[in-house]
Amino acid sequence: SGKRLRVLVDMDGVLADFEGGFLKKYRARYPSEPYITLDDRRGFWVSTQYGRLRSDLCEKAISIWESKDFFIELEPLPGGVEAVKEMAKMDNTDVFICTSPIKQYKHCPYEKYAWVEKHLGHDFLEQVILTRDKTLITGDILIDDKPDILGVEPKPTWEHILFTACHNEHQPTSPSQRRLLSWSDDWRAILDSKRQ
Ligand code: UMP
Repeated sequence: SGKRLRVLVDMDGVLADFEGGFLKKYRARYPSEPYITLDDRRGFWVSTQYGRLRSDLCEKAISIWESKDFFIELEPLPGGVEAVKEMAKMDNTDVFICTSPIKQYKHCPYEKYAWVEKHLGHDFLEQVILTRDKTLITGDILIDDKPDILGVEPKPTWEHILFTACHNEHQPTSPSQRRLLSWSDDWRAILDSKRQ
């Protein structure tokens, strides 16, 4: 047990229920427009799938997460906040929340910090990393629901653990790709497997 383990945890779709929050607010704002149930979600980009349903629905979808109070009002996903708090208390373990803000920056970055303060406490703001390129961030593992995490660094230091979400659960996973099915799954074993 030589060095400390550094765990990077994504926010949307891993700690915060982006998909559920989106669908609820989309249906409330556009009650007569078609929508995609969570069972029918395929692919990481909500806007892309809505755009395929009908081209004008792409921008209607985007209008939902660009709105004030969208990110702060996302519900925590079951067990996520508890798992992160427990990880942070473990010996030789550093936990960071690693999340990509949208480029429409009026509300999202502020509300991401506010969400962490609300659910994990003021001191946890020290652990927040906002970046559009997660390949630049060094760590042992990155728990993230996005299947393809790309950026300028071709060889990121972390092992990507794919967190199961409605949009990726039907997607075949390559043999080398490990998954965390939910926060009820054995995340402690995944951390232990990376310790020296
Ligand atoms: N996002 C979009 N379009 C989509 C779905 C999500 O812009 O169709 C945004 C929401 C989050 C970001 O701010 O992308 C995803 O960030 P990560 O989960 O990769 O950190």
